[in-house]
Amino acid sequence: AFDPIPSPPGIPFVGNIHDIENEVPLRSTHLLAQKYGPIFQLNILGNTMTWCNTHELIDEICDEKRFHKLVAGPLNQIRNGTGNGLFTARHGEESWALAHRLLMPAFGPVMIRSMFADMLDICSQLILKWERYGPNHVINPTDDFTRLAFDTISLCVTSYRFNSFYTEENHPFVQAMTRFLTESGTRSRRPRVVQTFMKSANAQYEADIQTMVDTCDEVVRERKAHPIEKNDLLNIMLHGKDPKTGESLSEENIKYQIITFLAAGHETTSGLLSFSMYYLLKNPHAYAKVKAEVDSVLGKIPITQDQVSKLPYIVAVMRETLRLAPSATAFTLTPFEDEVIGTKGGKRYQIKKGDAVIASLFEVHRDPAVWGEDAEEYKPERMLGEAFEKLPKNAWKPFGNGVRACIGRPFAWNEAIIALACLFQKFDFRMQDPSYKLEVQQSVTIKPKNFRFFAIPRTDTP
Ligand code: MNH
Repeated sequence: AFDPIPSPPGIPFVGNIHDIENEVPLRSTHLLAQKYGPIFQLNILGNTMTWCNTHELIDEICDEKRFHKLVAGPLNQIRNGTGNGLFTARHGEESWALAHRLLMPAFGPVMIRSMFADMLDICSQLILKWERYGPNHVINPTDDFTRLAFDTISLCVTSYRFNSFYTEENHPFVQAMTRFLTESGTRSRRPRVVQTFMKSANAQYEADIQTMVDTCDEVVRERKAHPIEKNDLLNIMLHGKDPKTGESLSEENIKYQIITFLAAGHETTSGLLSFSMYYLLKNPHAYAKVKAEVDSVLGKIPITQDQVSKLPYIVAVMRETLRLAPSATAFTLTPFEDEVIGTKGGKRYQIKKGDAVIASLFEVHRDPAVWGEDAEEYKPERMLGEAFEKLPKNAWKPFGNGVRACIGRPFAWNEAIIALACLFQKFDFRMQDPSYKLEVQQSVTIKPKNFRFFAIPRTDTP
């Protein structure tokens, strides 16, 4: 016999959709986790999804021999815009394996090092902007980190400049994409009959997808009209051949990959940087250590790529930030066959083949069994060197799992280290409202809401 999986009572046909708030779904799943504990189940419009909230359970579902990625829920809606791109390709889809073989090396350490000048270029634009604003200007870090991440990914991948720092509004592509991502989340919780009647929302959704597609077509057309020698991702996609089969990516697939990189590449990194700043401002001890590290490694001298690997405390800060505020708060899997999980804890929970099981990172990263009773506290020290190496397997998973883990991890890492190092080299920071209490905003990823600070140009750099 199986143990029942706790579940809030649902209503016919729509199930538990009313148990998940639309504004910040994470708030609902967090409350449900507090109420029901390690595991709970929701029925959303006839689909069963089981949320796993402890390390013990996600350690089990991260076993790639038993479970694989499932494109369901919001991800299945995002597929409307990103098709068979890497992020939304279904398990076993042929085009995924080809693109994975071709693009993995393109996002590897060697290529990332070659992007240093471009990353620094965009980062300098951010620094200049804040320097010119001066110490009394209220800064919305999330907006500017989005500009940074977006311009960086597009310059590095396609050599195309969106020049986001030069406009008050976000680029039309970013506006379209932000709406598209938010609406994709909402659509996944909306009954199909209702969806059909949402005429204006649907028209906007289609228009936003079109805007993204048009932008990508333009970038590709531009490259074909004016080829360049640079070994960037776009050239690799256009001209690269799979070492195994000699195949190349189709035009349509290239378009989907570009939209995917631009989408996956800016929201998440912007969230990481925003939350890092928030936690550092809330934790003066960690703040002081970052400043000391930057002063001793960089001093006044502009950062070089070699120094990026010499900033362990900043790395620990980023890891600890992604623990408490994982940009992607969850990922979804399904078993190859009907499965039973929880046996280590003396339970037998049945998961049916094809049903969604969710690795709820936001909860797992707070599991006292791994992180102790002070799990809610921000302590980069637990992520330094040995301590990090000794963490149990699958305890810290902000970049996902196995073959379907994030391809942009080294990229995001390099970009974020550069940004934090340069920012602390140039500025002191002060929270606009010292009593600010963290609020979260959520599209598909999370960011701090209404978080503001002052950036005061430093005069004390050694
Ligand atoms: Mn990223 C997959 C988190 C930065 C491109 N990314 C994933 C997954 C997580 C994730 C989690 C797995 C999703 C799933 O299982 O359904 N990504 C992050 C975080 C950051 C990040 C926390 C930054 C911080 N990602 C980036 C950047 C890029 C990128 C930058 C762009 C280059 N991510 C991807 C792609 C995938 C992915 C592409 C899908 C990989 C695959 O399935 O083959």
